[in-house]
Amino acid sequence: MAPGSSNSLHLSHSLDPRPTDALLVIDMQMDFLPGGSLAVADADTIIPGINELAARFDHVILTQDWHPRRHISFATTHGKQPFTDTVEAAYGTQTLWPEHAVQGSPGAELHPDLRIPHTELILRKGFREQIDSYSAFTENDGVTHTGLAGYLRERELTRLFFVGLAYDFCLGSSAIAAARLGFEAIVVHTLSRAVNLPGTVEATDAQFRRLGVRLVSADEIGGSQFTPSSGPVGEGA
Ligand code: VGL
Ligand code: ZN
Repeated sequence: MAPGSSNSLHLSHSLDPRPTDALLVIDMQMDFLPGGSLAVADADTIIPGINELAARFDHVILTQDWHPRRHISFATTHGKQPFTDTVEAAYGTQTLWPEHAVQGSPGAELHPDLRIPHTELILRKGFREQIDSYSAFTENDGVTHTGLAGYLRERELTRLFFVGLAYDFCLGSSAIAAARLGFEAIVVHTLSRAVNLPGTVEATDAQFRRLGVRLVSADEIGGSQFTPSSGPVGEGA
């Protein structure tokens, strides 16, 4: 076999981005970053790494939490306390949050430091007043689909890398749902941060192990690296 051909396992790494991979950037929105209403500690520090990693993927999809004003997940909707109080929704227990990611509000906007002009899809979720949606695939009732699985299948994108927020809620639920739906799910843990309520990171890790969701660091992922162009998400540059 010629040098550099298919026996060159040491040259072509299994984590090199492929044309059938997609990078999913979960909920990198103002309200989840420091200064936002549901700020995730340290979340601003992962933005440059997400920009660099995204430049190595042919296909990038962003998600955007996108709630109506009186959303079921808002503590204010029920006159209760965020983080500690819950409500019994038709689909089970719903954790309550500060108001966040309200449709059209500044807090719902994607962070302006994201530089991913080749983003192909921005998927909004959580827009039904009575159902929250942590996962980008299936809402919290477990049966309402966002359409993302169909989109990915039609486009024959089979291996999914996840970065963004929050590790123990929307990113975790999305990776778990992806694995259940038959996609290969890989979480880039160095480019994610957790809300970290009691037990939530441990529960997420346990589910990842159970479903074969793989955890990798960004520096394990190969591919050529270049400085992303200056345009923000969705704009030409
Ligand atoms: C999220 C809680 C509520 C997230 C969204 O993006 O992880 N967490 N809404
Ligand atoms: Zn939300």
